Amino acid sequence: MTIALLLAASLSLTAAEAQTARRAAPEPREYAEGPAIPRLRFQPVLPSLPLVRPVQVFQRPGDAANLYIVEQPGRILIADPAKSDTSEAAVFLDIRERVNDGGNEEGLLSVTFHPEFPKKREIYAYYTASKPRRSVLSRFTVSEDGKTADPASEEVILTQPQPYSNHNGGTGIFGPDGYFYLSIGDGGAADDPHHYGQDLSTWLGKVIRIDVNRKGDNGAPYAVPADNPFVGREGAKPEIWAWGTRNIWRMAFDPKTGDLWAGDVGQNAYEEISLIVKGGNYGWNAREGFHPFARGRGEGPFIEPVVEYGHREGLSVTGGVVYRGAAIPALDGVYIYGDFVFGTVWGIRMIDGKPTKPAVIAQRRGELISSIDAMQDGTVVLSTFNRGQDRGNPGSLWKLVATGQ
Ligand SMILES: [Ca+2]
Repeated sequence: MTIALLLAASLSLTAAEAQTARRAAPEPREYAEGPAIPRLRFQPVLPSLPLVRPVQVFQRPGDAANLYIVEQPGRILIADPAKSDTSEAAVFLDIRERVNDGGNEEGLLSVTFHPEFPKKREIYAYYTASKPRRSVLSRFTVSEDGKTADPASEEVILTQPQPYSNHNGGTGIFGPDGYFYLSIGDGGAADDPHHYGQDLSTWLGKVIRIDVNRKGDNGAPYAVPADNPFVGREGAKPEIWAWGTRNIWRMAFDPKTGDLWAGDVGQNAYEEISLIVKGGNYGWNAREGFHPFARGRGEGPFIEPVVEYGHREGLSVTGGVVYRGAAIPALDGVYIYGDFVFGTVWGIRMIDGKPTKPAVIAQRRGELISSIDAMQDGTVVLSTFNRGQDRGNPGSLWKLVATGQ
């Protein structure tokens, strides 16, 4: 959200903002009872490796050791976290010259391997570009050893014109069904001025689902799955999977249940965590969190968030992952998410369809949490910006470990 971005620079609240924050305290809700969620702490990963605005860490199928680190300006590095004194990393891909990272929410935003690597030697990268301002989903070819991707191999899968620099989403990931899911923000500015969230004729303010393994009609670089919810509806984009989302910066599937968890960044009052389902309408801009949004419109029915938090607890949600690792058994099944500005990390469980009360499980003030990613063994890796979020600023990686470890 815009205020969050301004605040992040100073990490302090002005009096007027503090007043807004007080108004935005969430109402008490009914929570499920569940097993206690353990406290965790941040442990540095690759502390000697200089990074510029890291925004994601992912891995290659078949390689559970190396980290692929996405730098927002448009570069991906590879490093083995076991070599903790590493001060220089191999470059996997460098497309900085074609990525526009002029705005705080612009740049190389999300990358993933094809799940069938090395049979399919492909990565999918979602980034913003300029002239004209747009976001782009592209496929690149990867070398046989998985150590380099070829910038010249770029094949554009889709392009979304962007009216403003902010709210570009986005996470692009393969689902357990083999289809590709992409979160696309509402286009930007404030209030969703064009009401894109509730407009099915645009991908803005949506999660879309496409089949990148098949060509579409008329040679399109992707096909639309026949069971997408709006296929055949007059005036609706058939790629849409879910709608009424403001700016899902991060989303992830629970590898065990296949549930799709998302953090949808709020505007001036509430940040929300939602479970994204087929055809679901999450309310933006008629709703913000559990509340009506005064300048919005839309009829519903709307799907409510799983949980929300107000702006005295944090200012911009970074969706995370469901923990399925073996290292911290008490954390199994916990959805972990954070706040970009406050550096707080929470955990919740779902018990019979109801969330447990969000528990603060770790915090590191001064670090801006840009991403929370699960490695193949379940290890949770956080990417952070160290000293505010100016262009070119340094960042760090951390893993969440049990206290006492
Ligand atoms: Ca935008």
